[in-house]
Amino acid sequence: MQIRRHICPLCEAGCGLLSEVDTDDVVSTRGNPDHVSSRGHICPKALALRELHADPDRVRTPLIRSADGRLEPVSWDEAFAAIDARLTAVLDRYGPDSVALYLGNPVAHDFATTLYSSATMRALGSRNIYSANTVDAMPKFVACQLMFGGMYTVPLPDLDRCSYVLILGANPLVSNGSLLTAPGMRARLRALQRRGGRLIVVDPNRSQTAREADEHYPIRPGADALLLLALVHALFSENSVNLGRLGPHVRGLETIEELARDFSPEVVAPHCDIPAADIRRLARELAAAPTAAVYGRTGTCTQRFGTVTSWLIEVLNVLTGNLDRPGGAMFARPAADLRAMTAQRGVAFGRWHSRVRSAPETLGELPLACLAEEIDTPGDGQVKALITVAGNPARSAPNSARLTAAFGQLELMISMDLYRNETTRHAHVLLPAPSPLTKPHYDLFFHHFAIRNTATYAPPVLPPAPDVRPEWQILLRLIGTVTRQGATADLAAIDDLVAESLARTLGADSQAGGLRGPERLLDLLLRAGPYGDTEPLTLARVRAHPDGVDFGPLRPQLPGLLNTPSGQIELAPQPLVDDIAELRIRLLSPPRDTMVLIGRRHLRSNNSWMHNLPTLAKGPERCTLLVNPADAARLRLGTRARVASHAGVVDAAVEVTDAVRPGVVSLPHGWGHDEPDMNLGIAARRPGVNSNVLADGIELDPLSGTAVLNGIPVQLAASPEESSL
Ligand SMILES: Nc1nc2c(c(=O)[nH]1)N[C@H]1C(S)=C(S)[C@@H](COP(=O)(O)OP(=O)(O)OC[C@H]3O[C@@H](n4cnc5c(=O)[nH]c(N)nc54)[C@H](O)[C@@H]3O)O[C@H]1N2
Ligand SMILES: Nc1nc2c(c(=O)[nH]1)N[C@H]1C(S)=C(S)[C@@H](COP(=O)(O)OP(=O)(O)OC[C@H]3O[C@@H](n4cnc5c(=O)[nH]c(N)nc54)[C@H](O)[C@@H]3O)O[C@H]1N2
Ligand code: SF4
Ligand SMILES: [Mo]
Repeated sequence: MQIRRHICPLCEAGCGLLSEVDTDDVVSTRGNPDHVSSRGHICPKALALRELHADPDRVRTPLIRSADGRLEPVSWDEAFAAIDARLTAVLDRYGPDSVALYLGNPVAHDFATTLYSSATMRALGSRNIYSANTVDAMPKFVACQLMFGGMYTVPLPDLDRCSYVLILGANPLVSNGSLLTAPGMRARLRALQRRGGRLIVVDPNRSQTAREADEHYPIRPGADALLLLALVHALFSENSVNLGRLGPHVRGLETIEELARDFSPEVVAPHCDIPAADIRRLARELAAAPTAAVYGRTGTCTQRFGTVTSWLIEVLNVLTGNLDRPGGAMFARPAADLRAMTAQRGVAFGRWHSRVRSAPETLGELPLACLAEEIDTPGDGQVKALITVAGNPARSAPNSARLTAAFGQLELMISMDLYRNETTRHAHVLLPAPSPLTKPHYDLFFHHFAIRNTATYAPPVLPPAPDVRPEWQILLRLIGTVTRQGATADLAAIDDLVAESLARTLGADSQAGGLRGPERLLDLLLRAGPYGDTEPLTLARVRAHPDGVDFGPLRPQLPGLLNTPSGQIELAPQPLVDDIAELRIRLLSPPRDTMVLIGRRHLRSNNSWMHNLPTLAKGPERCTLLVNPADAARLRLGTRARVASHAGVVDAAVEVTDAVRPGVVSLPHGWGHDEPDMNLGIAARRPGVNSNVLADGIELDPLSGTAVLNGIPVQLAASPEESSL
């Protein structure tokens, strides 16, 4: 029996784990008390890694769709030969834009897939690049690109030193933090309160985090930008704006003051359902707190004013002097810094547009909401082939009914996944992904958003299964195909080219560490990173500390980190200022009283997957529609309700609770495991319903292309199935 250290790859907390391994099996898992950042924290999902590893429903061999439409097992050589022949045919006939790529959420949790998918995108040269970003954090990335000059230059609440935290549209006690790596959230928030600090939560649902808060404001969904403008207004009208040290580095202060003038707390109050006196008091407290941070996540992003809201959150951090100061909203300094790869100055939006609705590209991607129409609308430039990597867009994308139908029209669909699920059941070639326990781990992406600067590399816990290849090797094969080297191209040579290209960008030597594959790329990034002293930080030096290296708490980094064309903090970027006009229009009419749908997450679920693992699947039904008692009584709802939007209809199990405010219903996304031809035996027993048939994919945050997934107008009635009983 051996104890092996590793890192949980399932969420952004990146907890250090200790697993007891007996020959080729994990017998038990617990939190690693010595891990530099998580200090023993763990949640139930980590315990399910073992079940995931052993799940008999996982895809174990490559599968190809045969003439009779069934997915049949084949060898890797056969799979690659088929991919090469068919992808080459599509490229020859229709060109690179006809091939779309979707990168799912787990890609961000796998440094190897992150690095090689970006190489694949460059080799493919398609404009049809999609990812979970445009149903998630793109508004925040756009706001930060415009304000600070970098999509990874994202402020995060310095939780352990903060004395006042205002959270909007996030539920870190359940999500464990998003663009906020801070394992052990409950203990951190309690410590904040114990040292006399205050936690304020703004959320239409009294979430688990709201329940722990000192104050909770059940805002009307989508009204956050108005609330934030009113807070800005109050700071100016009470003369409490104080930029502190950053004063000389801020541009656009007068514009902000002018913009907020019409949005007094009194004007805004009925639109967000928060009393003006409370708004004024919040502004006063925010200004007076010794240190404070405002933080927002998915609830503030996946709405019509997602980018404006994300921007105004940072504006408040600047106006109260809290940006970049200890205890305020600070920036991480990762050991391997992706900004070195993407040092784009200025704006990277609208360099191309989607074919059908002409939606602008944002930071290299098109809105996921556009994918269905790009596949099912005939004409020049139509998407004919789709490659999905670790994604389940049939459940995560809006208007998923149309997207699901569109999959059937593809000439070629290649998927890399752990499961045959709602998306991958449509693949022509389905390639099995390795169990996470057989992969090395380094939090390349999430170290950019961590409340403490650390670095941990964890080797695989278990040896790789003999018949499974990691995604990065499959991606190298795809690079071989799209660069017309055939199905048997020399992968080592392609890998050298990928490394040389990265080394050139970094001004480094690709041979320096004597490594290959993803470890070489990571090593190059570490060497180019900020933590070399007399000698560069290398992967070998990080690996010498299996519990992780600690580079200490966050430190102020402005103005050095700014990469805007002006070299200053852009407090009032023009595209954001322009969108305020639309908010003014909203103020002209009274708020509408239609019922709206919002989403939520559960500790024992992970987006659209992990529903097939017994440890997590047990317990009460998770996919329920939260309905306020007043609405349930008025509509005479029983145990199920019919929820209809203009995009679709679902019949969901009802959970009556006063946690959710009247006029709002809450349904988690990622459910509806009742499609044919999948292999999800446990999940199918309690399938739940797919909330994304209700999101139309038409309404976007125009500045980021992010779909509106919160605040969807719906009609609610007792389920007809139930009424007829
Ligand atoms: N209505 C609504 N929709 C939403 C959201 C919402 O709040 N409301 N949230 C959005 C957000 S924030 C996100 S991030 C997206 C997520 O949506 P997706 O990007 O689709 O990601 P997941 O739903 O997490 O699905 C992950 C897929 O990857 C597979 N997988 C897991 N690990 C691995 C691996 O290591 N390798 C490979 N190859 N496959 C793997 C799983 O089996 C699953 O099929 O959903 C979005 N959609
Ligand atoms: N256990 C678990 N952890 C996860 C995930 C998971 O599925 N399960 N998913 C991971 C992923 S991909 C992500 S992106 C993160 C997301 O992390 P979070 O953003 O922290 O998680 P959510 O639960 O989506 O929180 C969004 C909150 O916004 C509220 N909300 C909805 N509409 C509005 C609105 O208009 N205004 C305001 N102010 N609030 C609103 C919702 O009620 C909800 O409480 O979590 C990650 N961690
Ligand atoms: S909090 Fe996240 S990283 Fe930590 S054990 Fe749970 S799922 Fe894994
Ligand atoms: Mo996400």
